[in-house]
Amino acid sequence: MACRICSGRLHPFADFGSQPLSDAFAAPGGPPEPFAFRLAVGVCTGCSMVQLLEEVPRERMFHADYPYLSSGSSVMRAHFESLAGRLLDTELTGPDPFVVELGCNDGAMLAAIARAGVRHLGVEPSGGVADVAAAKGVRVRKDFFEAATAAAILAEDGPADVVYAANTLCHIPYLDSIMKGLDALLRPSGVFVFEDPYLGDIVERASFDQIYDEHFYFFSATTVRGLARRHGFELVDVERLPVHGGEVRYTLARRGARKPTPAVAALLAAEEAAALHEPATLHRFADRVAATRERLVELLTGLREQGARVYGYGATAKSATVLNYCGIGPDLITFVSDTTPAKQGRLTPGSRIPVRDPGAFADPYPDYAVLFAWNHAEEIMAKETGFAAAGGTWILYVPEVHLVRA
Ligand code: JHZ
Ligand code: SAH
Ligand code: ZN
Repeated sequence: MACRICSGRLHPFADFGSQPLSDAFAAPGGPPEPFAFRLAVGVCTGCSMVQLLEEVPRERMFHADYPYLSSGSSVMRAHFESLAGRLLDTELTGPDPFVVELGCNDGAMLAAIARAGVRHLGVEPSGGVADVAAAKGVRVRKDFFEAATAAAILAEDGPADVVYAANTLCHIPYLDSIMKGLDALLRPSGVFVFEDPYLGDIVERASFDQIYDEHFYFFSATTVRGLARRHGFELVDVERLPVHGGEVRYTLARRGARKPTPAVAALLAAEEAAALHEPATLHRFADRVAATRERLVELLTGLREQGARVYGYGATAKSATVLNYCGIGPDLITFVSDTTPAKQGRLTPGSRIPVRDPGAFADPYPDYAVLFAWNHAEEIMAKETGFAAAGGTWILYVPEVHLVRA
């Protein structure tokens, strides 16, 4: 398997074995999920990009029944509304500006742009979530973004001032086509702003559950700068974000169009100092992950022996990696509570643990709850006051297995 950016050799450093699709929640009573792939990750010996070794066809992941809804967290809703406000104030100030969002999902960001009356387009291949966005007044094109899509948008709407993508670019193996599309679609002064889980945070926190089918790339300032340069762009800003367990928001402009902020040089230097892309660093990460698996299985097995009641909280895509890599099933976790209608009444992929609505979580409360949505810990712990009152305990596995009294 060669690097999807530069065709260089990949150095594998972590292998999670055979995995199902992370967002394929099957109905109970049916056969096991037919699709499995090998989830393993490597670093490119040429351009340092960290990426999956095997690629899942995009139509298997992103389709009419794709269940994830961006607006399922109030913190994320506020995050996207605040970003929309910032784009309106700083980048969309010219006459009749035009903004495009890749992977707009249920319109968490673009609904605010639509309310402001600014020309926009969401490109979203998952039809169900695209319909939710459209119902909020968002203009959506049900399509995968790539070079051909960019040409079609340009012909219809003219050039874009901003293209934005949250938790979407890292899902797209074919970045060569994406960058060509951006080059065609963006105005000479236009910018591409995108945010994704940050390799530096993943390595530091050993948050191995960020690794699953949909997350093909694990970006850093170093590798994004390299990617931008290959296509005539420049990395002109980086901003660390607390959401989803630690992300970076990158801004790309055409080469020479904008002066890079000091934050870019600072993050590049920090990555160099941390030897972030060195095989030795990445192998240490893999060792920590193996230790986490051992401790988590030991803890849950011990709790089962004591007869404790253990539920899961948040049927996240991330949890597919945890559950299948650790071999955790309904014998260790009775069910997983989740607010997403399309996940409720279904089974977690591969591990086949029932997913139930949050009403079940309180009826009765468990003794322990594994917080699979650990990236939303603050929001969830603040609202689960009943679990606290019942004397419950949270189980977290990032940065290592630990207990938190609710
Ligand atoms: P959450 C998905 O990952 C998939 P996931 C994708 N690949 C990606 O990159 C990120 O999103 C952006 C539920 N929940 O955000 C809702 C509660 O039940 O961690 C969700 O199912 N109660 C596109 O799935 C899940 O937890 C709550 O109070 O790992 C959270 O999923 C809250 C706040 C959430 O993303
Ligand atoms: N931006 C939202 C949604 C992230 S989910 C958020 O941050 O919460 C990732 C989304 O990317 C999915 O809705 C998926 O359908 C979409 N997607 C996947 N490949 C894409 C592509 N090539 N072009 C545009 N969207 C894509
Ligand atoms: Zn490479």
